[in-house]
Amino acid sequence: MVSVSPTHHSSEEHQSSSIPTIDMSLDRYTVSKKIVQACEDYGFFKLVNHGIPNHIISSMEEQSYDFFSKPAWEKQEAGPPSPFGYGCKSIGLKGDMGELEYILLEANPASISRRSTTMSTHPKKFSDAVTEYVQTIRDLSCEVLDHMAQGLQLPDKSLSCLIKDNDNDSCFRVNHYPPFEANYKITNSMNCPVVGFGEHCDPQIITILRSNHVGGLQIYSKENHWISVPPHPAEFCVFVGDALQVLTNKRFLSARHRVLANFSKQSRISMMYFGAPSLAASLSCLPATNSPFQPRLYRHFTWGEYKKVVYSGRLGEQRLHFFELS
Ligand code: GA4
Repeated sequence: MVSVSPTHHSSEEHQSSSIPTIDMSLDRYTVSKKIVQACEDYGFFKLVNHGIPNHIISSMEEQSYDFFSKPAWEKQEAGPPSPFGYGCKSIGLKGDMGELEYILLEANPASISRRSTTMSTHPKKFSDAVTEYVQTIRDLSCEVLDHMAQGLQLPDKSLSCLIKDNDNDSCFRVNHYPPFEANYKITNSMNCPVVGFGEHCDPQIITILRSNHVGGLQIYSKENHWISVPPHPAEFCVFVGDALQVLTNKRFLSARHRVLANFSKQSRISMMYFGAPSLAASLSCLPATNSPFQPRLYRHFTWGEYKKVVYSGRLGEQRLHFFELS
């Protein structure tokens, strides 16, 4: 069981009304401006009117339910995670424990197709649903990154080209939080909430999350409190990752988040696309985020170097300070 320190105690007054919601159907200039503002204030926002067809989401959700409803021994055939494959409770090799099980896949069609044979008795159906979902969400991520580039006055496509690279290191993860049936209370003995997935920032450039109707996601605000983000069928959640914090020279802040253990009677399913550049890509801050008034904050390093450091640590450990210039 995972719990958190009292200083991070959640408080129900902090509701989601303050979280920015970006309507993608508004004019380009307004959308870009609002996205930049949201990334500076929260490193997080919700997207509506994104144009993603419902059938693409529902067939991915259907495949996820089918997989997680299989008996444990059958799911184990797709594990243990290396880091890809099926994982149960352990979050990464040295990660802490969460009340969840998950699948993690490389976000490219060839790898998805290979993995599908261990994940479904109808591998083609599984592989088609995942590939279509991942490609659609990758395109949405690129659109969002293009808005960020415009709002930051960076060269056109200078962010989206990173995750479009043929050697991109993007991945796709589906988490399943079964109803937490143990005799625990919602808070532990220190009056802290029980956590389903411990607090952390995503290491990549961008994360796009979609969940079913069961809540639990919280983001940590600059005012030092947790804000609950209730799920909505029309929305996607967007997170700034550590790599984007570095690329923007800390103008955007990566979003610290967690998921509370699921005390509802139904399962929570969430699907995350993590957009990452190639391992060799440099994370040096982009022009327009660096000037005599905004000195460079990080030394030069590649995504591969950063990933190695993050993956050798525990979930939630801050690793970016190793790369800060003094
Ligand atoms: C957190 C975000 C993504 O889920 C993930 C996770 C990864 C894993 O599950 O293999 C990590 C975790 C995540 C950060 C620290 C390391 C690596 C588990 C862990 C203990 C897929 C990712 O990219 O980083």
